[in-house]
Amino acid sequence: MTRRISLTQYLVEQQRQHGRIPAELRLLLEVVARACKRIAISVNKGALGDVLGTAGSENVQGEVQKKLDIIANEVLIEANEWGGALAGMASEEMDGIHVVPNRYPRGEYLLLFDPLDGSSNIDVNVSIGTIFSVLKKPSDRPEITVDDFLQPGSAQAAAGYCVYGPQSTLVLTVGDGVAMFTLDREQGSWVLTADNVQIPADTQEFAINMSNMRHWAPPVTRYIEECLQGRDGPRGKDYNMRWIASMVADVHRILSRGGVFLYPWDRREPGKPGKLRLMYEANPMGFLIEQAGGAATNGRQRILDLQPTQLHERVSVVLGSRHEVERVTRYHAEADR
Ligand code: AHM
Ligand code: MG
Repeated sequence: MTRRISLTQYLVEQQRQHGRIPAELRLLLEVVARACKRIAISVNKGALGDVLGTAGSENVQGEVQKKLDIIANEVLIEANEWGGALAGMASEEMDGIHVVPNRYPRGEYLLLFDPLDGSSNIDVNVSIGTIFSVLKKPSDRPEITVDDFLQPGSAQAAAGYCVYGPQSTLVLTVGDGVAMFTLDREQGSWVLTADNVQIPADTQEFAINMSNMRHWAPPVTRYIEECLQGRDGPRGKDYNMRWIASMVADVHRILSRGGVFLYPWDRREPGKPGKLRLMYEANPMGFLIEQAGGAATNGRQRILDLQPTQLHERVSVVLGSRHEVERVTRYHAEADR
């Protein structure tokens, strides 16, 4: 029988071999994984668990909240606030930061998450997910403020996501490659199913919401038009397109077989850098993608180098197979000159 490696065992062995996962970080990652398991159970119940539909409220960004957005947010807060590893949390679904209450010990880490990514897919039974990012508290002060969270993605101690699809899969990096764990529902445990995940540098698959094409900036239009010309155009090969409208599911496909994902700036709201959130979506996904040999930029700069100025900051995102991301980034540089 092949040896099954659980998440706990993987984290312990990683610490022994590479010393990258101190006990407090391991505890934190295990608690996040446990919370994702609970969210997976709610997602699977669907209409039977009364978890579908809207909650009748809006988040700080003016988006209508779904019941599952709120359930997933509460599960993550409740699971994580008492363990002693965290000083505070920030979420796409909360206006401000959540400081660990005084009744619990405060640890040295900060957790940021998009509790339920791909909300528009909840009610139609298409893959959705949870995205998370772990930072270290920058100072020894017991109090924390929003400023403590405003660190560039390159400072992340760990990042990951869980995709709730035909299988529930947890994907994780602590800065030493990317590992995937599949939820064994009978045993209730996360089992290692892929390690040292690598994205091919070249691809013939792109992901973008084509309905926004008329609003894009010229470098993005140029790139996609060239892909659409297929083997008759400058790229000399045919491209395939996928758009799931759940970043977790699109990124999971890219980590599994390569591809490029774009959610660019567009003219509909020129003052907004993009739709996706830097701290809860672009940074953790950028970290994972780079750890798998891919690249992630905002069209001009590496995502992980961006200095955030606000918790809910938005950003343009181009990520995936390295050569394609480099090309899109080059097209922006050429347009700027
Ligand atoms: P959400 O966090 O509110 O679900 O929004 C983020 C999602 C991403 O998962 C996905 O890539 C994108 O929004 C889809 O947007 P659109 O519906 O404009 O295609
Ligand atoms: Mg999201």
